[in-house]
Amino acid sequence: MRDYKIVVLGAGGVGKSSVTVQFVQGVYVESYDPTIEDSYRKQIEIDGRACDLEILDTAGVAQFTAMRELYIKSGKGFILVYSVTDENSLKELLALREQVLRIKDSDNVPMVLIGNKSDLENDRVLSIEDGVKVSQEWGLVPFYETSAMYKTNVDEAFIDVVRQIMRKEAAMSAEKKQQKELQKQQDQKSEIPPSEKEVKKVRTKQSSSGEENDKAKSKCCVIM
Ligand SMILES: Nc1nc2c(ncn2[C@@H]2O[C@H](COP(=O)(O)OP(=O)(O)OP(=O)(O)O)[C@@H](O)[C@H]2O)c(=O)[nH]1
Ligand SMILES: [Mg+2]
Repeated sequence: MRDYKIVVLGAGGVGKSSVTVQFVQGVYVESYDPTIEDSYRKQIEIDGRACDLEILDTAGVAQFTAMRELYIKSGKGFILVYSVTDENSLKELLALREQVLRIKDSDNVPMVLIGNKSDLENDRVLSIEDGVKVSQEWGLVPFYETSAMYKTNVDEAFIDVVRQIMRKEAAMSAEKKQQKELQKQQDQKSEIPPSEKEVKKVRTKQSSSGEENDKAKSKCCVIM
């Protein structure tokens, strides 16, 4: 079974824990208890493959963010959550994404963008288009509006990021295989006939034995 480490990031109170607990346990947590750091495991079959997911639900509030660098390093996929009722929570994600790309030192990091609390229509300050716009700016990062309360699009978002990790790993192992094959071909090519040096040695030997012949001939001449 393969291991998939997913990190859930976003500002405080946007619903990171609610979305995660809904996905892992299928329950909705009404009360708000700010997270320091919680880890969950879930085994799930995706596209006929058994996957062991480790999901890290992180702290939104600033005083706990010192650990962020460490868990970003170890994460394979990232779920970036904002709330459609909080304009700043989307702005905060811009810096978070930059941090993820910088720490992973790559533009190709499995990621989804989530606009949560979509059920709170009256409190909504961000439209679907606002989310789509950011997703486009990020190079079409998959975007879902979710409701942890009603479990809308929650499974879809998690499964999407796992599929991205699977695709990335498959591409990486195909690339490794190709490189190995290339290396093998190069090694075979470099098994060339004797090196320059060896050729020279052989030539020198041949020429010196030729000289000896000449000497022998000349000696013969003298005797005669
Ligand atoms: N109506 C509605 N409320 C939600 C939804 N998701 C979360 N909430 C509520 O929002 C509050 C904060 O949710 P949490 O999941 O604790 O938020 P968080 O992002 O984990 O917060 P931190 O751990 O402090 O970073 C809770 O009272 C939740 O019940 C949702 O989809 N709809
Ligand atoms: Mg939380």
